[in-house]
Amino acid sequence: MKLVNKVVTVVTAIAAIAMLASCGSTSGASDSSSAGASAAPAGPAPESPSEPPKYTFEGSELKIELENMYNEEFLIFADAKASGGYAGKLVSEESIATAIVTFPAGDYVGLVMEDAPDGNHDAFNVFINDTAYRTFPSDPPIGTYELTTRTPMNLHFDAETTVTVKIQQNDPNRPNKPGETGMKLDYIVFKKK
Ligand SMILES: [Ca+2]
Repeated sequence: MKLVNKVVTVVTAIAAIAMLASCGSTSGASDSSSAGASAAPAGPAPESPSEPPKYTFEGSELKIELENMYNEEFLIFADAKASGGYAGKLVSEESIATAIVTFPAGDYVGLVMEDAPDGNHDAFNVFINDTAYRTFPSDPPIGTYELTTRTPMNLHFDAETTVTVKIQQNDPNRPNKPGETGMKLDYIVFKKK
């Protein structure tokens, strides 16, 4: 009987240790994730570069952070959920974000990582030179960052081509299809098809 009690005690002790260990590892995981978040850039939001930054597409994809694009009237803010620790909120029809990208000949798809508050604050335009791509996320938006896979920009270049990529609310040529405001944009990504 005493031996059984001892075994039960030992088993209980092992269970307690296992529980502590699992608690420890859980809090360890959350510690490391919060450490990851705090490792994101802290302090004031990055200022817009003085002119559109230039990128060259290499490898299988090119990711351009919204906060690193030349931007006006975008509210750049720290966001632990966003790539690079920052995103930009499109606040008005004056909001623009631009970059210059050189693509080798080939086929590409372009997507934006977007967090839209609701279906009335989610649509905007991406211009590749003069061609506008009306862009929006799920309908209704899922409530956090998602790629705009419903509205992929399909690009084809016969030869190496340098284009201006410009994000803004409206396409002046489609006044009946206005863009909206209030959504957070994290980055734009181009992938080789
Ligand atoms: Ca970002």
